[in-house]
Amino acid sequence: MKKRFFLTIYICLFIAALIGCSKSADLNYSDKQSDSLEKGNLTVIGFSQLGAESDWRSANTESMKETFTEENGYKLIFEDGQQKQANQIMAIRKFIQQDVDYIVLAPVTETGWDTVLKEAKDAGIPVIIIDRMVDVDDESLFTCYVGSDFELEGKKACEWLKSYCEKTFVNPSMLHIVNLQGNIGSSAQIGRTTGLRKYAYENHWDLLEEVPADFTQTKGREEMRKLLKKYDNINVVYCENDNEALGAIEALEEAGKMIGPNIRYGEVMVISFDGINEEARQCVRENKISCIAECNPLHGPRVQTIIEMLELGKTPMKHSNVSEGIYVHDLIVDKIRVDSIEYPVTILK
Ligand code: GYE
Repeated sequence: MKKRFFLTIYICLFIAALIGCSKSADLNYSDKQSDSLEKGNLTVIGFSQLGAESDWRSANTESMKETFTEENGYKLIFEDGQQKQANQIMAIRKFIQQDVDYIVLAPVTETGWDTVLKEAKDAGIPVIIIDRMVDVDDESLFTCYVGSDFELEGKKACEWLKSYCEKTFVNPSMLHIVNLQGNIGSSAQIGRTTGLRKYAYENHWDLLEEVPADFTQTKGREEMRKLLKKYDNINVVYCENDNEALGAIEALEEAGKMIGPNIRYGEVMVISFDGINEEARQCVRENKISCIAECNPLHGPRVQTIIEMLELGKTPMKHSNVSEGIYVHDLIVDKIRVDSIEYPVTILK
């Protein structure tokens, strides 16, 4: 009797365990289910954006969202990396799990992508890099890149400065420059800093200091305040984006500085990058920013063209750069040439 009783208990426990197992298996299954997507006829794109630090970035995000709509036949999964590479890597892994059709990556910095891009490649998902570049040993880890030539942008701004000084009889040795850099290690920072260093070296400009200001207005203002306390001879502020420039202008105004391109009359000249922010464009009209080297953020349609080519089995160009010019207040310098190529100079009206 006792034996039978224990046997019944054992059988009950065994059945309960079996139900438990199948339940937990069910759970895993449904987890997976929620990760995989209802694709329908849509082409699914996972976009890992690096953050939301600037007006350039907002315009870039907007361009992607406007392009990859359901009406256009796409499903866009957007992930904001909040300036952290670890978040971007996590987003890419999630896209791989979800088995998206394409991954688009705007990387916060250049290095550290080899492993996760290899995972995407092994999963057979094409990766399109936009805006900033990745520095990987094996270029087959991504399908193609579209963005700007940042060193060229830096050179254009410096070429304008050089010509402006020539036209207004400012001796190059009179220039005392500070550089508010972007996020260290990002392509935009590396290229724009390199362009300035080259010109400063070749033209004997005094490059007083380079400080990171993270492409933000707040940091631009903070760093500029510190620099103004440290140096009393700054007459050129080279800002690696417009938001930093707006912050620097606030700090200059607070310190009672005259802002403008007339270095010989004691003004402090501000040079910047992007040209998408309306406030910064207004500063050009008011001669507070002397020159903006254009950086175009509208990559959505460019990525769409690439995807359409890939869908047709064609091979897009591995690297493509956007054509850009400079924005100025007047035509004292009406032409700029870098490496014997001429770039458009536009007055902002
Ligand atoms: O210039 C800046 C930003 O990578 C080109 O990033 C981009 C830069 C842009 O936040 O405003």
